[in-house]
Amino acid sequence: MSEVLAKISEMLQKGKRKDVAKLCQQAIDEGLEANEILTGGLLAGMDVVGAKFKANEIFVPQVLVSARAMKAGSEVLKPYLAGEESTGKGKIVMGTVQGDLHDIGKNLVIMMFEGKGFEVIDLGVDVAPEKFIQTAIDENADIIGLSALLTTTMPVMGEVVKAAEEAGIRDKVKIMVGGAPVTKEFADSIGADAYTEDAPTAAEKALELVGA
Ligand code: B1M
Repeated sequence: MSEVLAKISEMLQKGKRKDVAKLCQQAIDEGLEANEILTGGLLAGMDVVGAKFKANEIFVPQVLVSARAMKAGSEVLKPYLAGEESTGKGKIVMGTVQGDLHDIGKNLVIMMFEGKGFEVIDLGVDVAPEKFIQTAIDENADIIGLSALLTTTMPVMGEVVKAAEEAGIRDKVKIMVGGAPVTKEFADSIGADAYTEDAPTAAEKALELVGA
């Protein structure tokens, strides 16, 4: 692995926000692809953080500072990851479901959607099913995008699908789901239109769903 990527991963694990941002810029200047920096540096570091968190070697405050470092790094990469396609591909209402405060993956997915020319309404985290549905109606959205990182909050995705049916908009809006514990089988079981494993694939799938 390149030295700068290893350093990004290390600094992210230590929660050194400014160093991570600086190193991401350095990696871009050295000619590395933004996607490679994201995967080999930022996400690689976050994987280690996740494993240590699971093993009770580190705790919420440390994870939070790493999450902030991740955000600082992705901000640097944002213009390089996104932005090549024309706008006007459609409207997406996106958020992390009720009870869930994880937003790093959601923010990456939004970056990719915007890069493919979608207008995204970001509802943030801990979003109730009714809020997704009301916003989709008000904004005449093409897609509702749901993110969940906890096994305990995944079922809320099913509630959103049901709420869309009850509101009579299910045939007008596609529902996409994702997040580390979510699977294709789960997505099928709740009647979602699409599951994708990562952010770039989510953006490709969204284009497909709107027929662009
Ligand atoms: Co949390 N946490 N956390 N956490 N946290 C996990 C998810 C956990 C797996 C850690 C572990 O035990 N190994 C575990 C869940 C276990 C489970 O559910 N079975 C866990 C837990 C238990 C908790 C708390 C309950 C801990 C506590 O308080 N005791 C608590 C819950 C708070 C709450 O939400 N109510 C909690 C809190 C936190 C922090 C606040 C400290 C912080 C979040 C900060 C933030 O997001 N701003 C945090 C973090 C950072 C993590 C880990 C370490 C990393 C998550 C992450 O950002 N990954 C995580 C461990 C892990 O996942 N390995 C963990 C990087 C991110 C880019 O990946 O979000 O998966 P991800 O997104 C990917 C894909 O999934 C996909 O694209 C993205 C990029 O390609 N994707 C989509 C995501 N959404 C999509 C939507 C799509 C398509 C694709 O279509 C619409």
